[in-house]
Amino acid sequence: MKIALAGFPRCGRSTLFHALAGSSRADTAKPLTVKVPDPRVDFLTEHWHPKSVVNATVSFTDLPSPAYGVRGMALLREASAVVLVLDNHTTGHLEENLRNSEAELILGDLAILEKRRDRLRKESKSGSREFVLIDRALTLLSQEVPLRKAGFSRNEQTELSPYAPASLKPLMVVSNRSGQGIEDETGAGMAAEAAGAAFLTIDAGLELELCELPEGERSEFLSDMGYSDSGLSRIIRSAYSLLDLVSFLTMGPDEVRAWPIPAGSTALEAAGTIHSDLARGFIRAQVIPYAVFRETPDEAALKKKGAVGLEGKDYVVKDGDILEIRFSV
Ligand SMILES: Nc1nc2c(ncn2[C@@H]2O[C@H](COP(=O)(O)OP(=O)(O)OP(=O)(O)O)[C@@H](O)[C@H]2O)c(=O)[nH]1
Ligand SMILES: [Mg+2]
Repeated sequence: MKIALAGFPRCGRSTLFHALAGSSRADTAKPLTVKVPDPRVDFLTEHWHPKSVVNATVSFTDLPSPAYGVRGMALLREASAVVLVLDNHTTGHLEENLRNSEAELILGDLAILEKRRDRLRKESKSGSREFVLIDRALTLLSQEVPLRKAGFSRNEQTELSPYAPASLKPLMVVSNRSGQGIEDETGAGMAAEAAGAAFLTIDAGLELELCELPEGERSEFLSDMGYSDSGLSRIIRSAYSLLDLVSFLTMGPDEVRAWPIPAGSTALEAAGTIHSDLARGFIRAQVIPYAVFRETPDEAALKKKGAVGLEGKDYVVKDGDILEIRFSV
C-alpha cells in the first residue's frame, strides 16, 4: 500500500519525505515505511507493558521531478493513493496548480482508457460490461470529472484496476507553507473538497527541523511556534484513512498490535491476516470495542458485564475492535 508524493518541481516533496523519515539523509529513491501514530496502541502498551509493540504502517514514495513525467507516471500508477504537494512557501497559485495537476491525471487516464476502448471495439466487444464501464469512465473524464468522483462500486473499481487510472486513486492535497504561507488556502481547500480530495496544510521545512531536534526539545519548540500537534502525525493518519483501511487491535503481555485491513473486512478475513491457521480453524472472534476497554481495562469485569462479544466469521470488523480469535486446527 504505497502512497505517492506528487507535485510540481520544488513544491517540497522531498522535504516532506525527509521529515516523514525523520532524517534529511533518507534515500528519496526508495519507498519509506512509517508507523501510523495510534493513541489506542499507546494506551494498550501502557496497560500491558508487552514485549513487543507493532503499529500499523504506511509507505511513501517520493516521485521524481517532473512528477508527471514518464517515470513519475509509472510510480503513480503503482501507488494506492496520491498526496499532491502544493507549493505555498514560495509561489502560491494553489488552485491553479491543483487544477493543472488534476488535468494531467485526467489526460493520462483518457489516453489509457481510450486505447482500451478502441481495442474492445476492434475485438467486437462493444456490448461487453467492460466496454460499457470504460465508456462511462471516458464520458466523465471528457467532462473533466476525476474518476474518484464517479461513485464507482467496489466491483467496478476492481474491474478498472488493470488500467490503474490515476484520477480514481484517493487524493490528499497538502499545502506546504512556511509560517502563514504565500496565499490564503480557503479557495484551494474548497477546490480540493469539490474534487473529492482531502485537504491539509503543513510546514514541511519546520517539520524537518523539528525531527532533527532531540526528542525532549520538540514539544517546547512546537509550542513556541504556536502548534499543538505535529503536522506529520496529521498527514500520516489522513494518508492511512485515505487508503480506506481500518485497524483492529490485538493485545496481551507478549504483543500489542494494530492490524490494517480494508474497511468492510469480516472476522474471518481479519483472522487470516494474523495467520492462515486462524482462518482455517476459525471458531469465533471475541470482540471488545476499544472504547469499552478504555473505560474498563479489565477483561474479566467486562465479561461479567456482558460487554464482550462473541462473533461469527461474517462479522464486519470495526475500526478499533480488540479481537481474540478462537480457533482449532
Ligand atoms: N521555508 C520553507 N522552505 C521549504 C519548505 N518546503 C520546501 N522548502 C524548500 O523548497 C526547496 C525545494 O524543496 P524540495 O523538498 O527539494 O522540493 P521537491 O518538490 O522535492 O523538488 P524537486 O524534487 O526538485 O522537484 C528547498 O530549497 C526546500 O528547502 C517549507 O515548508 N518551508
Ligand atoms: Mg525532490
